[in-house]
Amino acid sequence: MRFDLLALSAFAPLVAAHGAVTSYIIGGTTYPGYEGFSPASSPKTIQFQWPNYDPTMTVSDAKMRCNGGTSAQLSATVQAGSNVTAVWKQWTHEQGPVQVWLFKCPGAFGSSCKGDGKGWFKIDEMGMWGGKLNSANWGTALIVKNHQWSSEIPRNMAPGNYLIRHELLALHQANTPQFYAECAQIVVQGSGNAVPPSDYLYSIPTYAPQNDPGVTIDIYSSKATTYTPPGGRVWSGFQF
Ligand SMILES: *[C@@H]1O[C@H](CO)[C@@H](O)[C@H](O)[C@H]1NC(C)=O
Ligand SMILES: [Cu+2]
Repeated sequence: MRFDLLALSAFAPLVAAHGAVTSYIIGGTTYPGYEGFSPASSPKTIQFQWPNYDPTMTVSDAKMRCNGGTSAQLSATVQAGSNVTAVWKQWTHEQGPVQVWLFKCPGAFGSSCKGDGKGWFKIDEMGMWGGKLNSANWGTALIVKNHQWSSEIPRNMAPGNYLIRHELLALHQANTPQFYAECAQIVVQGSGNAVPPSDYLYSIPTYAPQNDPGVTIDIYSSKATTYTPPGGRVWSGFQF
């Protein structure tokens, strides 16, 4: 990581160059996320408590799911059709996509809702625009700028308990993709009944092969003018 190493050798402690979701804004309320390092003590949060925010390098790593975090003690209520905004206290990598995923719990949160099985679906993504890979025209560059990301919970989606997973993929170092993902617990309310068809559902980890072009692309040498994030299509919440 050319950028990280510079910062590291200059002045920063090891943790300073990466980033994680540190809070959420939902329905006008700010919910603190996890900011410590497990097992450091922390207030109860809606977010799974992760061990560190070192990057995850392979799609099959268990840390891909929720950065190695386990269940949270709280949850936030959100109306279908309204936004969940994730906030990063720090984020420095400007090349790579943002993706937001949901997982519907079979029932209660906790040990019966860890995100196991083929139940994850993507509700939002932002890859690259403008035709130039080696640029700051990327979803993650918007997080460098704004330190937050808002996504609409599909308005027709069936209510229930869900995990929401924010994933940043940093592509600034050729042949060394870096994934950063965190999860939180949300209770979706509404009168919709839409559920994503099975071809939108994935297991995490391993929603894509490690050699997916969206993972392996070298933004410095590739002549591609478009970019497709790994992990299939976004589900908009409509049922056809
Ligand atoms: C909700 O998020 C979407 C997608 O980012 C954005 O376009 C919209 O302005 C947001 N709405 C509100 C009320 O913040
Ligand atoms: Cu980093």
